[in-house]
Amino acid sequence: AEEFGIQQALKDLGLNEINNGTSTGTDWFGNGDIIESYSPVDGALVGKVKATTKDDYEKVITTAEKGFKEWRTWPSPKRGEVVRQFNDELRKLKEPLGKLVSYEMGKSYQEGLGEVQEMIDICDFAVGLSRQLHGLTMHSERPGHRMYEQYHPLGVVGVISAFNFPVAVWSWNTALAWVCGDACIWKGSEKTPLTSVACQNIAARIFAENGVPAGISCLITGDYRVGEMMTKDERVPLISATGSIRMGKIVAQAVAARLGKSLLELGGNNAIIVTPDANIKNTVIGAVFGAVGTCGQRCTSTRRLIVHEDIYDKVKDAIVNAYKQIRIGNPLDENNHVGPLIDKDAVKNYQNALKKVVEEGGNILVEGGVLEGEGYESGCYVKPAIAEAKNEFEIVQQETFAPVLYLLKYSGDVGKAVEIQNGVKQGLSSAIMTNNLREAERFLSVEGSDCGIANVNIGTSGAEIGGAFGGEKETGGGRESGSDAWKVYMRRQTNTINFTTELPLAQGIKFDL
Ligand code: UN1
Repeated sequence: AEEFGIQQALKDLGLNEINNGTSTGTDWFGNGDIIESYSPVDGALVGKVKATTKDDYEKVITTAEKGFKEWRTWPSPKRGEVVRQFNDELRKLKEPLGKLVSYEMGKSYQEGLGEVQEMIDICDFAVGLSRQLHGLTMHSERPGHRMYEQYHPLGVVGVISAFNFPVAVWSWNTALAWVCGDACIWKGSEKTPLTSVACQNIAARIFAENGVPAGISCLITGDYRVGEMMTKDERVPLISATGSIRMGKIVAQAVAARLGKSLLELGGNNAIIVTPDANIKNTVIGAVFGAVGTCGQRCTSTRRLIVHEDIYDKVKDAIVNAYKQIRIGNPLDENNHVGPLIDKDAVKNYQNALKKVVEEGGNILVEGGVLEGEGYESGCYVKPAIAEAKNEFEIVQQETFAPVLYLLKYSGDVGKAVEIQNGVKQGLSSAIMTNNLREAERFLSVEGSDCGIANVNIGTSGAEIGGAFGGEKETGGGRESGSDAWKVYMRRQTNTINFTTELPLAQGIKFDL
């Protein structure tokens, strides 16, 4: 990794050999076990982080609660100004942070930079938003009355994020929550603890420089047990969780049991429909990037390609050919398209999926396999694979977080393809490739895609931050990032003000004393 400047990146990001606190000393406490982070790129130790204990957590939550009481009184454009400065720092540190993301998580350096760019974009969005936390005004049915709604800061927001987007998903939540006046406690993935510490360091430094009260950006580290302290804690009114459906069900129940709010962004089983009117060249680029980008570890990764029978062979050949061009290897080397999977468990899941699809009657078109030899010593590099399959196969119904693409055939009109596309439990992202207006509009209509994201003539992954991001069904229903997703980080209050000398009741009710 040294030829790619990892040590320098760690230094630029202020990371130490063992990381257990920030400069302010109040934003994050870690006195527990040491978590070692190994890179899937070369198997080497990236660094060590101390886990959060129960006592540490208590300190964090009380600091966050106290900080919130002050932070909520700051005018939101002033909070936006702090986010703007945080963003300036991200712009300066884009390269080392992108590099660390790539090295600790394994996605290509380009994608690591892309992820930091998403952070920059959402911060820009949040700064503008800090002057636009609008409510509505309504006309009262009573004379001399005014009605309106306003949004107030919510409190301490818990953010649980996954290894695959170790920095962007945090910022989608926190950049908005901060301008909304909330304090955030972040539990990042235990698979990417160093990137979490790097982000927390940046926030802590900028916040301290601006006199932001302690506790507005907090980090807790460790496994699900640390997350559980937060999900069960009624002092945390909102939990925003990104990860597997399995995790989401546990989090949702814990939060619901105390009637808290949860924002869930869980698994996808995303498909691209390819109709006879599709542009094949663009279809191939979209599908290949969607299936193998981030080594198939995006929640928006393309898992299924639903191709019309008339062009099935043509698309099949084009895509199989394209797979021959894919270069797999060290993701820091910009010549490579695909880096490693996150760890050996992920490799096992990938192998199981390929075994299972054959057992269920699938036909392997592009052979998978684990790469060995020079450059592949971590044991996490795999070959992107394609299998012809049927939508009803059990394995096709599941989200396998790996570069396995299922090719499915449809016949008849686009309605048939939509039926297949919707015929899974997840509902995150979807796409159609067509130049036929009627097909595109049907796909987007009420009878079309049932997903939170539905695209025409682009793939399923790579969403911009300006739109609301999330999905339906087992994807969890939450929306993060752009549009009006900010509203979940605030509490809404309806206000009716009487400026007369009388007290007329609503609904015309008479109540004379
Ligand atoms: C995720 O995988 O959790 O749409 C998020 C995309 C990215 C975000 C993915 N902007 O691919």
